[in-house]
Amino acid sequence: MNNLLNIITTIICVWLSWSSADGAQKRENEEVSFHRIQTSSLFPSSSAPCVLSPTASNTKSSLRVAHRYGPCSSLRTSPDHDDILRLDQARVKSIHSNLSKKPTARDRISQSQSTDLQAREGFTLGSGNYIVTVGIGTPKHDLSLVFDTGSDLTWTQCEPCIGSCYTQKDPIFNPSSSSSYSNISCSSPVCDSFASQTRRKYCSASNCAYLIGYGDNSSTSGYLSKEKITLTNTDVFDNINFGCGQSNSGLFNGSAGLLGLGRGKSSFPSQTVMKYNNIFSYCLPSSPKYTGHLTFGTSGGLSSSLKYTSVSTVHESASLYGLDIVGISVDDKELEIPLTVFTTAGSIIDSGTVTTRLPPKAYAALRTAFKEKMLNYTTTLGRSILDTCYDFTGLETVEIPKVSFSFKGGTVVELDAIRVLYAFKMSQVCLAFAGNDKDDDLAIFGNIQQKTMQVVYDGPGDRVGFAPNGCM
Ligand SMILES: *[C@@H]1O[C@H](CO)[C@@H](O)[C@H](O)[C@H]1NC(C)=O
Ligand SMILES: *[C@@H]1O[C@H](CO)[C@@H](O)[C@H](O)[C@H]1NC(C)=O
Ligand SMILES: *[C@@H]1O[C@H](CO)[C@@H](O)[C@H](O)[C@H]1NC(C)=O
Ligand SMILES: *[C@@H]1O[C@H](CO)[C@@H](O)[C@H](O)[C@H]1NC(C)=O
Ligand SMILES: CC(=O)N[C@H]1CO[C@H](CO)[C@@H](O)[C@@H]1O
Repeated sequence: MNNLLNIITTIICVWLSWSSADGAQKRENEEVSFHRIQTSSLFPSSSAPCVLSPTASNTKSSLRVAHRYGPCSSLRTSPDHDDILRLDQARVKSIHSNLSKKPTARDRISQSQSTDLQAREGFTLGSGNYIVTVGIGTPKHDLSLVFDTGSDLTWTQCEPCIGSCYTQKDPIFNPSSSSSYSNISCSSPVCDSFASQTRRKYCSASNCAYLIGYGDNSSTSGYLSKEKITLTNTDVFDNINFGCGQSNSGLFNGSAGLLGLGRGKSSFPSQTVMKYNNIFSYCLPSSPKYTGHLTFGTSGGLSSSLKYTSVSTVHESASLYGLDIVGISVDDKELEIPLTVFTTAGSIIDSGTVTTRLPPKAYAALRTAFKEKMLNYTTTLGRSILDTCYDFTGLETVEIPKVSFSFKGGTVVELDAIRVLYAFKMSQVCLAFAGNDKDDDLAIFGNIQQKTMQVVYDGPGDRVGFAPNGCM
């Protein structure tokens, strides 16, 4: 009986996905490589209520992920595309200017003890666009944190905000009302270890301190401390090192701080290795009206269709996840891009960068091939960092070429229309990729292109995996 039900359900699902207007279409006896989509599907109604993903509640170690500006976010700041892309460019600039070159000898020796809180870049990153809620302290205090694979230290704004705190949605965490809070002493090995990662030691009187200046003008500084972190009822961690931010400013607007998911020693996955084995995965929803999930460990079940590519260190950055893009196809035709174009630049995957950045020659090849397939549509002005845009006014459906990325190891990630386009309005829908300024600027596989996939970060395997259909 159950089997029969399963079969019927499968048949219905298959039929539904065939008859759906979204996704790749197959005509009879003819492989079609483009995607035909309803233009209205590019514009989720901004008044749509939030639809909660069921995935997160199924497993113990899973958090719901909300787009910061959408109906599923408690922050509810209104989206402004130009701001989002401007901040995105600032984040990318800081990644490029801080990482495209090897650290200088001067950087290496500047490990002297210092109480001077002049900004000096530590880890890169920016403000990010996806948030999760985690509990901190005893009793537990819930915080909306931006999560970021581009940085390591988890931090939140802390009372009494000796310098300054920006406005956040949740009440600001007060360490003096938490029984599980403790300061880290300036002389403790934890402080030295943190200092060696950031190449600079800060102390405030006898307390270990930290300062992180982000490239997009955001910064946080305060005490390096220990606290109890509660992900879910069953997943509670004592003595997690975190930044108790006493002076914070910038673009974290509304969020209480950041959950650091980088590769470095002070990141949350590294600190919880005993329980989760340094493995986590996420799925970023197709639209802000859905939630996705951030899941630690493997108890949530990993997709059986995962395909992995190896992760490496780029430009000596301990935090970033370096991977190798080796090719790009448009409508199943591989673009002629010499491999050296990608190897000269190097690539990373980043949860916080919005649109994928490519070496200038790779982007030019992609743009040319895309335009050739889009000849039937009216072009329009570019906007912000996006230069290849179309006016779809009056069209109910459009046919968008399929774009695929190949990674080292033979892993191919196929992108459907929502991961290829950035829709400002019906009269301005753009190719959601941008070219870097310089040949040796890092390529970045950004979060638009990661939507709806299960993306697995497997620390012990030094690899990142992708599987389709991870969430709505
Ligand atoms: C920050 O939030 C406030 C209030 O929600 C909003 O008016 C402002 O535009 C936001 N700033 C940024 C940079 O998002
Ligand atoms: C942590 O250090 C701050 C600043 O010196 C101090 O005010 C606070 O009482 C300390 N907290 C604990 C729990 O020791
Ligand atoms: C950062 O601050 C400088 C000086 O105030 C300003 O010129 C620049 O536009 C800011 N950058 C961003 C991304 O807001
Ligand atoms: C443009 O439309 C015509 C007529 O529908 C079709 O035959 C042609 O293949 C289209 N061209 C492209 C580049 O899609
Ligand atoms: C050390 C270093 O190169 N820092 C740079 C990081 O990026 C920001 C933003 O582009 C620059 O202002 C810093 O100089």
